Amino acid sequence: MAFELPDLPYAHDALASKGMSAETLEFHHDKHHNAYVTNGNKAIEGTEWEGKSLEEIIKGTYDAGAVAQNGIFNNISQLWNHNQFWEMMGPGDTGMPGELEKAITESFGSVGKMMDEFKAAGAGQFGSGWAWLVKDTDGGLKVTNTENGVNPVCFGQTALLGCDVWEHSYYIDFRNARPDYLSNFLDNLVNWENVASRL
Ligand code: MN3
Repeated sequence: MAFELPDLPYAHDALASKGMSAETLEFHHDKHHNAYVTNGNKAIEGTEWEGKSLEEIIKGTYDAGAVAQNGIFNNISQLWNHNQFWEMMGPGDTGMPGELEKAITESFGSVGKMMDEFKAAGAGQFGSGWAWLVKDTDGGLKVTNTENGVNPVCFGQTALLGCDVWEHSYYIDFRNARPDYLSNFLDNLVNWENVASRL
């Protein structure tokens, strides 16, 4: 069974008033995400990874580390990353659930400090990649950044929040201003209830 492009969990124009335009989502979801699905399916066809879960393929091909696996890893990890990314945002104004606020405060000292670290991680990622808030293998929360399609699954961590800092994610709405895109993401776009559900 081939992987499929999931529908956005909201309309293409649902985030426009919050700083992510319909045009961005038309390109980012309908074209970029779709390309990862198409190319990922093509890459695993006839290989040992056909029929495996996204997570199994990501972990297995990242661990294998062989250049021959890069086409599989890059596309399948990006497929998974975008599946999560749309769910982590939303048009509603959900406050941060108490259990999440407590966990963040325990690990970072305050929500503001976590957000500062997250913005710095995203702005500081040279070239394409992602900023993450993860639950680490020791149960503590931490902020990371990763290059290209690399994600927390590779390291056995749980992805609580991820922000795509590839240029295709922000260039239509924010041009080159990646820090502004990251601030807007945290202030206006994140669905904190979804983040809390991943704890
Ligand atoms: Mn992207």
